[in-house]
Amino acid sequence: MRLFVALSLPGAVAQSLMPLQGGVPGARWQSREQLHLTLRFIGEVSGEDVEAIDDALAGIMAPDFTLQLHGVGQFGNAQPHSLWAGVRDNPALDHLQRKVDNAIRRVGQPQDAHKFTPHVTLARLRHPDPDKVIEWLRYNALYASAEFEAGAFHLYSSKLTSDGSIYRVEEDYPLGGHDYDEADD
Ligand code: 2AM
Repeated sequence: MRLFVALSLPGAVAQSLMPLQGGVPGARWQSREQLHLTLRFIGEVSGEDVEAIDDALAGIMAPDFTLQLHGVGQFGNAQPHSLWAGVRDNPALDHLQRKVDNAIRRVGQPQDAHKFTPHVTLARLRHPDPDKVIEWLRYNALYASAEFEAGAFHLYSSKLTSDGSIYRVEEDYPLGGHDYDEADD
């Protein structure tokens, strides 16, 4: 099973991203149901590992918090491969991400070498016209969602199909614990 940990988006927030989906020929836009904010990619794991991961995530106590999507960006620099919406700086989100990362590492999953850059992927690109990407970034730079509540995080599975990946929520983990000041490790 291919897994990752993410926040889901309220319907209205996902809907607010729909108008951004255009203007870059050849982009593969993510459907509204597939939009999410990844906290930690895990990758392919065995059934036994799924249980250990589920237990570790269920043990996380962290407060719920509000967040806001804000701005857009691309990954890939000179060869952009994805377009995304960003997230306004949010210490509670970073705190939760560290907790999730620690929990996943403690059950023996390999470290994720990438620095956490919170984002919601909107499109995957293949050899896009660089001018169109620049235009898209400029045109959508002022995007901001309403503030919304993260009251839970989720374990997702990712199934690769010929039409792209299909993401499904496998488990929910409520937020609302009271350990914000506790050390992360
Ligand atoms: P992305 O949206 O920036 O591509 C499921 O694939 C989720 O895990 C995606 O949101 C993806 O981020 C994220 N992810 C992080 N690292 C990944 C990796 N090495 N392979 C696939 N997905 C990864």
